[in-house]
Amino acid sequence: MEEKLVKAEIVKEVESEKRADGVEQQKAEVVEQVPAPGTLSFAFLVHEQTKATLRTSRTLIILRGLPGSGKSLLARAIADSYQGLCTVCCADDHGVKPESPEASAEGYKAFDDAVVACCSVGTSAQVIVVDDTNHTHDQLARLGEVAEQHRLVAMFLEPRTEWSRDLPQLAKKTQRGLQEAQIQAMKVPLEETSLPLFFGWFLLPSIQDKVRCTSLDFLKTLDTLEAFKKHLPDFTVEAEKEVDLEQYFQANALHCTTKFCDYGKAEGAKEYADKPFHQLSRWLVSYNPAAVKELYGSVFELSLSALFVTPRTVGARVSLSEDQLTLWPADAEKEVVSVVPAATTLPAGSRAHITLGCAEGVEQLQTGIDLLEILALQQAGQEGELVEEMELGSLSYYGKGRWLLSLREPISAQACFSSLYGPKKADAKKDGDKKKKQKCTIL
Ligand code: 2AM
Repeated sequence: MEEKLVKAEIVKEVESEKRADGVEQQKAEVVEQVPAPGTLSFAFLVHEQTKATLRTSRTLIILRGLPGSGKSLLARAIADSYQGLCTVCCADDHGVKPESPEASAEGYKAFDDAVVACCSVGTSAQVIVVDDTNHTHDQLARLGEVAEQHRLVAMFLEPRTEWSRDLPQLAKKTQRGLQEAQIQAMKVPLEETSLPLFFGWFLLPSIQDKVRCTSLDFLKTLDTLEAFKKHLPDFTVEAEKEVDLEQYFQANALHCTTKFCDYGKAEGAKEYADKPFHQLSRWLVSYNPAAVKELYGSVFELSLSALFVTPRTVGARVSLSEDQLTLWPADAEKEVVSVVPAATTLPAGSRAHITLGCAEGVEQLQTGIDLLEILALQQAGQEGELVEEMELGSLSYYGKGRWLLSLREPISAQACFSSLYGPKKADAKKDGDKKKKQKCTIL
């Protein structure tokens, strides 16, 4: 609809230019501005519920793509759609030349400062658009870090123009006067980072706070229960010592992973990203049936139905709706069958969870395994020992330090379907060491 309006204006302009001199040249310039069909079909531009939510939440839209691929046109379309609520930070305005990064060090520094200033609390912008090539892993990881530090949900987007990776066309379209070889040099790292570390639903900041408070309340209460004290040796070898659960678990940003891709190295990553739709969503534009691509950037309402604690992890169980299962990888449960043999017999979506904390030295991946183990026991008819009816729901014990609180009222959590680029492995290790030295807290 919006796309059609833009088109109509452009056509009028072209017709009026026909009466003037130099028709051909001006016509070409005007046509350049027409968004090609389908190029603006992003969820956050067409999906009404998503648009309404993003107007009241803070989002960092990170554009990426080769020079001439249509980033600036997309940035303009976003600014039009979120008028008065959007700031576009454009690398060009800071003297950045992506084809010569060494010569652009100062420009990149100034640009980074500008992006950070835009993301800082106190600015009115709800939607901040970063208009740069962002073709390297370092750039993506840095912007993901800025988003996390400033409590923004990040999205990473490439223009959907047909020529977005077509070197001869890009060389013609870009205003930078670049050779194909220069664009090719950027295309290599861009393609290497086509797939993220993982896809998932990222909780909006306000709901993150609510989930954190609820899980903290739960841990505080659990810590004081006689039944928990009785099973303390599950959590510590020094049976005499008390365990402060709030200190025991390490924190992380709240999300529900759908597919761990490891930048394309994980099995099935590419197939997942291209996974076709099985059911038509109400607002789906039918020409492109890839679910991940179509739903990327849209807001969902997740239902958190239980909280669980084990000596290794604390998490929230996510009960996925049929629509949400469209984004669930077919092999998510099977992937961990070597550790939880019953995983193959559990329904799709059983592993869906949010990691709320991990004990020191435990990988986040463990949370889903811990949840599947509890569900496998339930499936085998071991309902767990009902320990207490708490205000939040029923608390059951499943042995070996495994506790499950079935929430009386599931928590409804708004979450954006997006992706994340983490620091490179060497940098991640450094960050991990830094975190270990800090006081260990949950959330
Ligand atoms: P989580 O979903 O249980 O929190 C980055 O490591 C993210 O991907 C984490 O959130 C992690 O766990 C999730 N993840 C899922 N499968 C993974 C795997 N095979 N290896 C590492 N992390 C994985």
